[in-house]
Amino acid sequence: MNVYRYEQNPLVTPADIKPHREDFEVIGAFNAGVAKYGDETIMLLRIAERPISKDPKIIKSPIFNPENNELEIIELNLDNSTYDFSDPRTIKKSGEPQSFVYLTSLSYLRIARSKDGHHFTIDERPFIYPSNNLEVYGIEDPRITQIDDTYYIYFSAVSPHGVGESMVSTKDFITVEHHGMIFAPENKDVLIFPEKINEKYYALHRPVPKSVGHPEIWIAESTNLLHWGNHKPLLSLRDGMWDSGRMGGGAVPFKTEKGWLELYHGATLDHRYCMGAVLLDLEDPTRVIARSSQPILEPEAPYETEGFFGNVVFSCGAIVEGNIIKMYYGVADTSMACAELSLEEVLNSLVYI
Ligand code: MAN
Repeated sequence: MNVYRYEQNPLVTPADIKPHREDFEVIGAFNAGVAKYGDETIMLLRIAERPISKDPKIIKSPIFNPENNELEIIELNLDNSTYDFSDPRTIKKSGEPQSFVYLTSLSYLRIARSKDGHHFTIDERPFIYPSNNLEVYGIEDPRITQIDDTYYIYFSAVSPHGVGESMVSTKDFITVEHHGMIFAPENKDVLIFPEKINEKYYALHRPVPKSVGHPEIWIAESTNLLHWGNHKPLLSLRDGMWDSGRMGGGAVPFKTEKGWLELYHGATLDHRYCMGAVLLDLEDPTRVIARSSQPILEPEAPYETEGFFGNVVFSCGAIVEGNIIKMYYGVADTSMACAELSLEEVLNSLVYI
């Protein structure tokens, strides 16, 4: 696969972002949703910030309080053996690797704008910030689906109730209407198709079954974008392959002559995240036509292999112009990058089922 990584990569890094509070530092500007708005390319960045800790033994975890709209800061000592601090992203209960008590940062969404898709200017203030009891640990990994003149923005809403997917909408990237949670916990990586197919809206989603089952991609349908049903498993993990550990939708699916193309992420059990593609039937997107046996993009450049959480390429949005896919993607849970791929080459690389 010929992959053209932009010379300007990484396009946006934490150093480019002013923290939203003086006592905080930005540690991530990544996993951005992408949209075209007028003559601009918009990246809706996931900004991860944490309170500055002067004592290297103290970890400070920020939590949004919906009662007074302020942040509370929990302080934990690294010597406290009740907690497991080995994953830089989360604080868990010792001996309970599946537990998740706090996050080490709070994420919210901020807009970056560009006329050429390479150079971005970042808004001064947050655009979408936690606002209710389902978002107290933050909001993450947005995707943007444009339907007519409305942009539907949906993201992981993280709280002690779990990680679910909530949706807001905007027409101007200034004012926002909140529509509540559309997929209950645990669910992430929702991707709403940009048009109705045979009178129905479709969405990919990624539940995480607990007693039996795996984190795999499902598809659901809706008549109003808010209430989703007729859920069906769509894509399974594959032993021994790049998508053997977990997977989820990536960019908003787009139409090609051969079918809907979805760029999705897959990871191994040791958390190496790659991007691949799956082709779905144009008339019936619950039918898988073809799928990548090899990744179309894997972590290779230093900014992809090293960072807050290395070996991660994670796309939440692409812009397709003719035969060119401009895939924007988060790198190492730290920064944003973009790579161009040939649509024809991606389609030809898929293995038909
Ligand atoms: C995982 C990672 C983190 C994220 C949490 C909560 O640990 O995807 O980046 O903050 O889940 O969503």
